[in-house]
Amino acid sequence: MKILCLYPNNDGYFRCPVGLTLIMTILKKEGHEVKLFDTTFMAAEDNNDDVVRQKSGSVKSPPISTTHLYEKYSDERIIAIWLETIQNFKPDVIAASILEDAYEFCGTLLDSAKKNFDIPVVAGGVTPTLSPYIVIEHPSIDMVIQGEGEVAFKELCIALKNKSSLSEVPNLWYKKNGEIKKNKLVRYMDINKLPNQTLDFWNKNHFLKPFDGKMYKAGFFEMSRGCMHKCHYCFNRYMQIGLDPNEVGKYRRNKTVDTIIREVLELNKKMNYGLILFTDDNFLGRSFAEMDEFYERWAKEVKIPYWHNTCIETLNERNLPQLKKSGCIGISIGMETGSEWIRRNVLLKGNMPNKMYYEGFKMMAETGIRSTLNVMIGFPGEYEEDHFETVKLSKSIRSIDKNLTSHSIAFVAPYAGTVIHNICLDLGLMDTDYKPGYRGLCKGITVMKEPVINNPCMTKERTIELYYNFADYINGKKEIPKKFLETDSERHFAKNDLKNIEIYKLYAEYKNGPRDINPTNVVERKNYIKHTKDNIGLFSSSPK
Ligand code: B12
Ligand code: SF4
Repeated sequence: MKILCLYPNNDGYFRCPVGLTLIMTILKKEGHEVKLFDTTFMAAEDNNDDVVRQKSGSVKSPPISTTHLYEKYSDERIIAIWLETIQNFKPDVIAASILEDAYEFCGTLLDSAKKNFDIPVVAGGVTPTLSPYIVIEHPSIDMVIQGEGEVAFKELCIALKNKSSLSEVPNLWYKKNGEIKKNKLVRYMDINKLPNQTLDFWNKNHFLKPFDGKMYKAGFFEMSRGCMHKCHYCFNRYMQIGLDPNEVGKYRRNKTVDTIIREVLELNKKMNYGLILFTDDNFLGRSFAEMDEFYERWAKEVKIPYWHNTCIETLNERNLPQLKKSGCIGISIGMETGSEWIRRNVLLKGNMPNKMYYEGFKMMAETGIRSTLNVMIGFPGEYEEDHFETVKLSKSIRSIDKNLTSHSIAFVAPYAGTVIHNICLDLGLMDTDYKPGYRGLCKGITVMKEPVINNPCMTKERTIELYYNFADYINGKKEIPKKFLETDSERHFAKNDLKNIEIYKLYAEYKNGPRDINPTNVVERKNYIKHTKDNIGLFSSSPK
């Protein structure tokens, strides 16, 4: 079989995605001819993420420019190259990997392919996993693989090649005689059994990584999948509860230390990496004993600097010196807010007080490890007063050591499959799409360019202003207004405010996780919907 994979990346974020790489690796090993169409360096002028971060003061000046890596083509030219690629390669199937930000752009490419060729199109990735009901309605998408694609897509290719029934292909949603069919889900796999990544598909620019004023050649590896937290804005909550009822809670899995060391050493022979970036959501969320083995073996056998994301409660006085000694040069932490009330009730981020964040960042600086503090602005129900709690905590964290700490701010975005999306849809807080294939999604979703949520507790204009002033407030260039200097831990400002009562009730009612959207219930509405007892989950087809 000839398989044309599509990586529709229109914002220029480079870094080769581990998920699609694994899928392509497996297909190639199965004997298929695999080609990749990747728009990363042709659809953008620069990495938008970096550009916006520079504008918001999150990236140190002077930043390392990556503009020369890009050639901004018009959409027409990209479509022409895309169609030419299909014409020349003559694939038996087109397979797109989709994140929500790039879905609309992906749809444009798939529409042009459908218009000109009769080739089956399958979609996989985070958005089709969290919203198969929505994506399968897309006129240019014939099949959706929900969840992990390693086993499912391999099986689908076998069925397509043999022209056998699709009904046994796991995780598959497909259309038959105008009806949507949904197959059983395969169990979460043992991630130690995955093959090592074949990287030849990717443009070599994907392996560049500017870090701390230097450009590195970077490798991307996963040592675990999933996270045990229940955050209302994150896709992990859906992965814990939203797929197979028999697999609830089993999404979080670890690779053994042996597996990861073997994988990195093997690829390093060819790649000669200067930096390893782990894509895990919660790198240290595993036993001390395993991590002790990791530190020891990494320092002896791998000896390459590494960087990771983890949760604040996983850091302590015991593991930080070990991390440093073994070569960890950077850690990224999602703090998201400085308001403990918002963190607990709106984000559902668990019981992690501000003190824990401050102490964690202090320990990282004392150990000499660079840290990044990630925060967000614009949660429905978040007030300016709450945001200034974020400003104050971030300011004190950055003051620990300006050189070893950095920060990044993003707008909250209602990604489908999260509680934030459920709430935005229930209350009409976003510009909703009503086209088949996109029905119920937030139009123009982004975490970097602008706020896409109409938060009744803070205007969009003020949210933008606070976003762009964030760096100045925490660097002391702008003074924090007097009225926000003192913390009102009782949140008197929010008491008796009718605007938030319904929102806070909804957060509590969605405590058990997000609910699936039933796109047929999503009908055009213009205004904010008043929440009543009866309309909670108005759009949800299957309460969990
Ligand atoms: C590394 C990373 C990146 C990398 C690589 C992106 C990528 N496509 O993998 C970079 C830096 C480029 C990136 C950028 C962004 N990211 Co990011 N990123 C991640 C992160 C932390 C890890 C991704 C990963 O490697 N996962 C492990 C692999 C194995 O899983 P996977 O990619 O989902 O792939 C599996 C399945 O989805 C499926 N699959 C995937 N593709 C295909 C294709 C086919 C045909 C099939 C059948 C199956 C299939 O099979 C794979 C193997 O099981 C995830 C969080 C996470 N843990 O997943 C966020 C995440 C994917 N990112 C997210 C976001 C929002 C962004 C950005 C918009 C914002 C930003 N500034 O970070 C940009 C958007 C980029 C774009 N193209 O539009 C969100 C996506 C939300 C959504 N609903 O779309 C996530 C889920 C974070 C979160 N907690 O919400 N990101
Ligand atoms: S801690 Fe981070 S990765 Fe884990 S669920 Fe929350 S946001 Fe997602």
